[in-house]
Amino acid sequence: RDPNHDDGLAVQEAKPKLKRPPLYKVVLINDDYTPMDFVVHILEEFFSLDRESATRIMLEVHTRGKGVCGVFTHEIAETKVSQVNSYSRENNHPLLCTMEKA
Ligand code: TYC
Repeated sequence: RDPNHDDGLAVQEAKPKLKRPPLYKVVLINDDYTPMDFVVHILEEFFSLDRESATRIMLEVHTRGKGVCGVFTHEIAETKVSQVNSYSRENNHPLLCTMEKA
């Protein structure tokens, strides 16, 4: 073979990497004890939602059992989950926040 001709077999072409990172849903779980106002407050403060969107998501969690607060990269999602669960525990509420692959 001609060593100066790139036949695509001998040489591994470097292709530009433009991979999007995997995304994760941050999810709130319903419980019988956490006050609705506290959940709305969480959604406003940690997810930058306005009162209307926060109330809609809180009611979705309340009626359907769980609901998505937002979709983030793994590191951001982990941070949100950790912040929400810590803040809930500090305020003596059992509210549970988890993440799922989107
Ligand atoms: N079910 C709670 C109540 O009736 C409200 C609530 C909503 C709790 C969403 C948790 O993730 C939650 N006070």
